[in-house]
Amino acid sequence: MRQSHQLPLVGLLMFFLIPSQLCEICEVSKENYFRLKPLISTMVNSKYTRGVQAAYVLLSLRLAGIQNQSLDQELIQQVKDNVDRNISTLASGELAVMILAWGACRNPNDAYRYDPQLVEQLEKKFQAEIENMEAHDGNPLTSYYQLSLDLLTLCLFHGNYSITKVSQLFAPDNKNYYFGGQFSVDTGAVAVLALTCVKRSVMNGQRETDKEYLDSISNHIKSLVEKILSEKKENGLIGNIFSTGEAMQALFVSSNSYKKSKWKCQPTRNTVLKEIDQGAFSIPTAAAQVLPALVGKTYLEVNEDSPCVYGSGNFNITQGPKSVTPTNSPSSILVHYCVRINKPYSINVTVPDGSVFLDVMEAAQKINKTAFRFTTVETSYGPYINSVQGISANTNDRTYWKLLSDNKPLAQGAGSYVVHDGENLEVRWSIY
Ligand code: B12
Repeated sequence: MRQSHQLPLVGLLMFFLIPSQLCEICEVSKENYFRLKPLISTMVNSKYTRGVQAAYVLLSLRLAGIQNQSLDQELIQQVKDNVDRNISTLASGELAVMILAWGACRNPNDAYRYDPQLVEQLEKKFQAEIENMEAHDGNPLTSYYQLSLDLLTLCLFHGNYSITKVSQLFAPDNKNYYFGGQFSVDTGAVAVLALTCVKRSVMNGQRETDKEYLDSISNHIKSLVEKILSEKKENGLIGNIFSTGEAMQALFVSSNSYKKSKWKCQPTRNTVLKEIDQGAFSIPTAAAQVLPALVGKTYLEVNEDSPCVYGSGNFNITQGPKSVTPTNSPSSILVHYCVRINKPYSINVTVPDGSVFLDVMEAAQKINKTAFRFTTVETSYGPYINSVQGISANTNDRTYWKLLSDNKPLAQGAGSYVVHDGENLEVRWSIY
């Protein structure tokens, strides 16, 4: 009799335990940590000249519990210098990542603590994004990816934001979740993380007066999660390899917004691990964005009150030489390169085998400066092609230079995409 009473209780316990077990099983096991080494090597052995890149890496290593004293100091210094020198010119999302990285660990031995005034600065930058949207047909100064990072950071660090505005801005049909009609999984994923933080703070009573918005925020999360899941590929990737890590984080924190049958984490994780083996993550920011999910962490765990749990014993972290530049490629290849505005400007270029897209652009520019001159802006993903023939990308108009190969958009940038013999490369003046 007693036992039969206990059965429903056991069932109930199982019901609550299973979802969290699923997440645990999805984490890369300790025996398989060696498969994450390429990510860590990319992060540890890169030279950091940009604050936001250093911040992404610091955040990732801290979330994963990996510490290397000298690297930690180098990254903190880089972030600090950037904030001290450039705070007024930092984009909102850059400042957000820096606050996240800084606040990710409150190590009592840290020489530098994050300054609470930075959160006030972020509030102003978030407000400026909203004002720009009002003045420019709903287009932010940067992107919705950055607005999502802003909201996430303001929420985690108790900054001010209006939930009425948030509920309006982050509605899932907003055009800023899309680039050229394609849903941006990266953007949707960070928005889900931010909205989940907002939802949790309303639910746990921190924002008692905002309760009436709970349904709206929950519906936004549900519908964004649906859009993310609809981008799941047969091999398990969500969007592409570079958006999958953040999508995994979003799916971890929103597991009650979708049916368990809609996503099996293991195939996704296994494909990511395969791609790591094949060297997909040579850019430190890309490596930093994927690592937390693989060790079962999310950006929601960045909390100013949580001390660091360093467990670097699982990884052997040694800093190697800072730059690996491939030398003497013996053979040359011939590629076709075209700049397309309204009409095409084409050229055939010979470059050494192993060259990247940017080398082709430079070679073309040497031959014909009028047709092929271009400028780049250094970003956390490497050189971004900002202008060609003096025509510059502009967020207010949603214009940019799209990179294509054989008429298909590339999933990598000019600084990392390795070109092949006979390929048709193009930079096309486009609207997203
Ligand atoms: C917004 C965004 C864009 C916007 C940028 C303008 C804007 N409104 O901000 C648009 C739509 C124009 C765009 C274009 C491209 N993008 Co984009 N973009 C993003 C996104 C969603 C957020 C970037 C961001 O704000 N980061 C936060 C801030 C704080 O960091 P940041 O370093 O300061 O951000 C700057 C750079 O990321 C830069 N940027 C954006 N995209 C790219 C791509 C490359 C290769 C580089 C070097 C820089 C760059 O724009 C940001 C603002 O200045 C990321 C997603 C992600 N996971 O990071 C993809 C992402 C960075 N983009 C990507 C790609 C592939 C491209 C394109 C090459 C696509 C193409 N075939 O043309 C082009 C860039 C071409 C060029 N001219 O050099 C990939 C990069 C993958 C990789 N390993 O290199 C990502 C990761 C998306 C993905 N999952 O595939 N992008």
